[in-house]
Amino acid sequence: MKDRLEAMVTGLKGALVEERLRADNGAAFVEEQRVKYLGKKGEFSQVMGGVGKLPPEERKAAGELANRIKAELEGLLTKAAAQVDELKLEKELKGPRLDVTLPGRGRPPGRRHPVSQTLEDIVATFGRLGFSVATGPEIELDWYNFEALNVPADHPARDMQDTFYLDGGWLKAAASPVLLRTHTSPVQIRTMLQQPPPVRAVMPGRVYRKDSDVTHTPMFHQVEGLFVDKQVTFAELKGTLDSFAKAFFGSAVQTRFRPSFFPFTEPSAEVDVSCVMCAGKGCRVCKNSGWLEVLGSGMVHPNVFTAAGYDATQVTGFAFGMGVERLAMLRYRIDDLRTMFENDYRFLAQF
Ligand code: 2NL
Repeated sequence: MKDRLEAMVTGLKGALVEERLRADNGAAFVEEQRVKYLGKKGEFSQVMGGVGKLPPEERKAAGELANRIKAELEGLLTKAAAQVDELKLEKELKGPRLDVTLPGRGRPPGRRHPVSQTLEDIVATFGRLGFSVATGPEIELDWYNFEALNVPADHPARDMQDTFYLDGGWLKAAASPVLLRTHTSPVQIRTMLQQPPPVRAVMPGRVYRKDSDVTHTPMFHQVEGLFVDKQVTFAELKGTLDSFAKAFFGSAVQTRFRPSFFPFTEPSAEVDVSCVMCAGKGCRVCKNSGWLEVLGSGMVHPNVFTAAGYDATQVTGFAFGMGVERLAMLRYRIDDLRTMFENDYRFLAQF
């Protein structure tokens, strides 16, 4: 029995070599050895099972020896466990260093898309002129988008070639053809049907047209505006849009109103601002004219008031519309419309 106990010490010493303790699973290995030698069914227990069979006079010495061996095995295991910790620390100190006091990698804050910034700016500028904001659905009925706006049945804008009509499934049975709105004017019709005059509001949002080339995208953004009250005049249209142009492009710009035509306004006017790139001297952007077209406008047609439930003999008003992408391009001096829809981070990070 003495030999078997002594052999355990030799065996354990032989197992707990530095190479094994240094391994990644060193701690688990030491625990394995503890179970092998000192566990409930381990070698030590097995040997001690034989103590009872010894003659009584030998038992005392055997017990003492067993206690000494057990203490020695425990000592070896405790020392090995400590060595595992030490070796692990040594390995970490020799490994790659991490300076936790270094500043972290920068995370630039996100920002609004230039189109969103421009749209919000237009809305805020009209807000300061007393206009509230109204929104409505992008999927519209032909009636709100065209019919109520005095657009004749044979107008080219109503053509399948220009407008996205939705005609799948149950939509075929809808009372009026269903389409993606081609302007935000239907929101103005909805607003007038919902509330009595006066109205002073802008309608921002996405609009859709079957157009796709270098200067046109099938979806773009518009802000339209409507001012209705008793005796609203063309002079107020001019004053309001001139104030907007100076607030948005800078107080140095001049405005010019040219006669135009829209089915929903009469008279109608196109609004130009003096070129923001060359201050009116003439350049590539204004095609040497010194002027940029930025808005369409006019006095609301009586037929539109009638369709929207307003008494055309009692109220007058003006309306206007502008393309947000176009204004964003002028404001930020972007010369390619397509960059606005690619969402290339290097482009977006500039605004
Ligand atoms: C443009 C021109 C315009 C309107 C939009 C409008 C709406 C109602 C009644 C009368 Cl409910 N007019 N909207 C009027 C004139 C021009 O937009 O060039 N847009 C990009």
